[in-house]
Amino acid sequence: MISLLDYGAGNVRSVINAIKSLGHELRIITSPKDILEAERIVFPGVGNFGQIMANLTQKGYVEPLKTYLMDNRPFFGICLGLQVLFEGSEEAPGVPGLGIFKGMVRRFEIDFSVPHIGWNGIVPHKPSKIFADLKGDEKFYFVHSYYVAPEDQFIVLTTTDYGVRFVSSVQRGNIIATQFHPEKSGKPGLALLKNFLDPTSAAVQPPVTLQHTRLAKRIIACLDVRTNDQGDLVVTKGDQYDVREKGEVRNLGKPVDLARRYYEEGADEITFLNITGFRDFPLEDLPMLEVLRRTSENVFVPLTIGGGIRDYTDRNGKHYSALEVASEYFRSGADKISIGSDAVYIAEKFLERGHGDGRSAIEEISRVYGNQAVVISIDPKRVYVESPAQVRHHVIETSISGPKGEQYCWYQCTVKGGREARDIDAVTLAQVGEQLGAGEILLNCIDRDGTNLGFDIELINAVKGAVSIPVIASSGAGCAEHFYEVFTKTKAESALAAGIFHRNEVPIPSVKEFLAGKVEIRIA
Ligand code: 1PR
Repeated sequence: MISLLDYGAGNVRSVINAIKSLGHELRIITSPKDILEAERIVFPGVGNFGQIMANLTQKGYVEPLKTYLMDNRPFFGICLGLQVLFEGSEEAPGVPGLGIFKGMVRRFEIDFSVPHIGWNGIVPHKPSKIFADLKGDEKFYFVHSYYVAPEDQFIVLTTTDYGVRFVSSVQRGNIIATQFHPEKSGKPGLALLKNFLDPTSAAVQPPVTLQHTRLAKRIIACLDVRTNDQGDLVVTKGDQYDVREKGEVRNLGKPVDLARRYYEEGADEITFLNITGFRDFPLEDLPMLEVLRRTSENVFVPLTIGGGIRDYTDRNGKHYSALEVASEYFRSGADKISIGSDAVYIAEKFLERGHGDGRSAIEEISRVYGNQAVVISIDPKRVYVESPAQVRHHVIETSISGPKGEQYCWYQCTVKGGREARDIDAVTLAQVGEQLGAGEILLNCIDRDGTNLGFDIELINAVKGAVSIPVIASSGAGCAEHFYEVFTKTKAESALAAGIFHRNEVPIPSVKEFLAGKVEIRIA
């Protein structure tokens, strides 16, 4: 029997689903005694070092865990479940970790985007049972801003390169812990978990040993979801955000089925956008939660959900905070939430005040679930101007001149699915979002959405150059070459598309085949 240590935060559902998909029974640890009696513990940690240690202490888990680990009983830690094994972390100075291993957890100080988000490789340093059936060149899904720096080099199981060579997993006897998420790493991730759970598998060295590892550019499939006029939840797709054709909401398929298809085809991540979330009551919008729950049962890559993440009061007068809405999405299987309209309002207030107030959705959700779990979705459109001095926004010189021959433009943010334009530009919104704690930017473009004309390279460069968090380029993909263009002409870490995938015009495998050998990608 496998025991899962759930300390009450984040997406443990994916780990549960992954273990169940491997045919194992599982029980959740609910008391200190359960830890001492466990045969095999899996500990998925998300959020923040200080918070996780506070939760473990408050539940009385610290001492039993130390006893369990010192007895060298089978343990698999994931992400923060690795970091807490060390003495402390720069993320929470003064907070002691479990101290099973000597060394500290350090923040990345590198020229690359932080968090380190995406699929990267591993270099094995010694044989392990978890490598059985792996080739050695597989990529695994990482999402973190801190990494462990063990004093004892004998515990190093794998390293990974990202601006610096860091320790991506450790093993001492029966204690194994990985910085990456096997439950989000598709088939190789499941294989690795299976090897840990199988008491008979023997230690092996994978046949291939990479010299260096490289982060892959991610290809993301996006599913815009809403209820159509018949009341069915459908995947739809707009042309410059207009999802109706001859008065009817376009229906391109069922969300759970399409997500499953994209996972099988090799999507590196899947994003659901509840496009009418701004006017719905998110926690009453149960179909969306159900979509997440069902998708996470057999889709083992990261899932992002956006739409309606904000404070709201339901029709009975009950108030819900954005954090509560987000928590429900995390519990249902989301790894990241994406905030659209509310991020614009938050940024406007920030600019008025000159600082955050600590209570916005971005700040609260990132505090509890970590920066990497908060994406800001921006829906901008071009506004042409005669000269940069004409407006007090970030203006760029553009190669695509305006209707009156204008050579300059700025990117105006919108809310409510592009219905209302606000007096704030995309660069400013991205910068404020980063400052408040967002870990990634989903950069849409209303002018390009559904046009198949290619990504707006100028927009992506303007935003990417202004922030140090990863940027997802979105809107306009019409062929595989457009992905090559966005990855070679901008520093975007990932590219998202919808229409060409839904209509099967350019399937994900064709995009990856085209990019293979030219751009670092993950071959599923
Ligand atoms: O404002 O927090 O409730 O979030 C609403 C979310 O829904 C936002 O992320 C917003 O981008 C999205 N949204 C709202 N209305 C629409 C619409 O289309 N009418 N979809 C909409 C935006 C943009 C994409 C699309 C790409 C790629 N969809 O992400 O998938 O443009 O499309 P393409 O490859 O076909 O060109 P809140």
